[in-house]
Amino acid sequence: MKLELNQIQDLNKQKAAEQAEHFGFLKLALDKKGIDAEAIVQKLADFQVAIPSWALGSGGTRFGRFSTGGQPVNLEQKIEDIGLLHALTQTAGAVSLHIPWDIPTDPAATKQLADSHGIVFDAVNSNTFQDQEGQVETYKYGSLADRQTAVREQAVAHNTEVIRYGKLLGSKSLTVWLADGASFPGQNNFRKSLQNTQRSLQEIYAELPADWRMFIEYKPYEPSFYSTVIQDWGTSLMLAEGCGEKAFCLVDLGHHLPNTNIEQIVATLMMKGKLGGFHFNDSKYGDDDLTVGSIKPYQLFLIFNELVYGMNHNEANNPPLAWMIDASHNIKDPLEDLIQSLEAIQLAYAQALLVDTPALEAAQADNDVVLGQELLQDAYRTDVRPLIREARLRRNGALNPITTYRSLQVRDHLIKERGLKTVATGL
Ligand code: PSV
Ligand code: MN
Ligand code: MN
Repeated sequence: MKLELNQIQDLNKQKAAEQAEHFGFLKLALDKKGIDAEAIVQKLADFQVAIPSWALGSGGTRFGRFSTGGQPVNLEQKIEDIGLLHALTQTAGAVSLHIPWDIPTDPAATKQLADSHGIVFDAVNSNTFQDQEGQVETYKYGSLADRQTAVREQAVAHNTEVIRYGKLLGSKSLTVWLADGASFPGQNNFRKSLQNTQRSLQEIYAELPADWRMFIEYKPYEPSFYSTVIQDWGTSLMLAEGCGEKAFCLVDLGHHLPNTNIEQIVATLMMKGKLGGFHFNDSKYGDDDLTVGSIKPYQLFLIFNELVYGMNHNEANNPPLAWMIDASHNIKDPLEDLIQSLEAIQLAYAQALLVDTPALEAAQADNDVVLGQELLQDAYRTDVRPLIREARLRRNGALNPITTYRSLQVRDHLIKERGLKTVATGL
């Protein structure tokens, strides 16, 4: 299924006058504060987030999985789904593949299909946390960190293979996330695991094309419950520095112990020029992978505040970041869920763009703690939805993507096309 421009525009017309009124009002209010609403709308319109190929089907837990009808059963259908998301939101102009969950059998055709939806290929993700059919060595006890050379070699070769696919698709980065670790004390030697990981990463790094980057994702626990080799941003940074200038840290919001100050991590990594990418999601307890902004929207705003600061004061030449959603769960329609996540990201970005940084810095210089909080919360409490809608409108997206998705009965059409009981590949 493909959405036609006029289908979206017909629905937009019904709300166009209301949007013009709301946008005009906000623009005036921002103008009085010396904020250029038009410049913010342009930034929002340019901001694109990659959709992971594994988020288009209903996720699950080890307790079960409940299918949403019409789920995509292959990579082509997943790209079609991202095309729908992009047509509605104009924010989902990229896809991130997990190999081997989504192997392009005909990369040139896959690339062409993505092109036709205005979608580019963002980071490719390797997978050495599961055994695949026909694989010689097992990853049961580790992959890049494993004590056996043959296991490590197999894991390195897999990453090289992923780079090869990425090159065919036009990707420019590789994300490595490892499940390597131990579930019990005494299982592994911490030092040797870390040394093996560094060496394996260096071998993968040596295979990176000149214009590529490597992202090293950290996570404190799960599936290993006693120790994880790349457990935190410090370890990720150390490994990235041990590889070279094309290696960066990747922050996944769900990969922190409760109450970790993620915005501070973001600030530190950007200051060092070593923040490569982001996996957005939200959580209450662990790596819950819930809809972005559904639990802690203020934290998301504070993170964006640091990101915006970093983009405006790029002292260490931190390269542009790879933005990706890494959320997937088992209740909502995945497309509606992703629309909500994209909206939450845009909201936090827009709010952060409103922060009066010079005033904040003056308040900090004066130790005016109250004013500092006032300035942040003034931005956070501004209803920025008219700005986001305006950005979508100008790119021919939907004023209200969820309402449009429902009015056009997209899910019903997908069920008719693909069937009710479809099972997505991957996760
Ligand atoms: C691991 O929890 C993770 O966040 C990594 O990014 C994986 O690639 C992804 O989830 C999918 O399982
Ligand atoms: Mn992730
Ligand atoms: Mn995760």
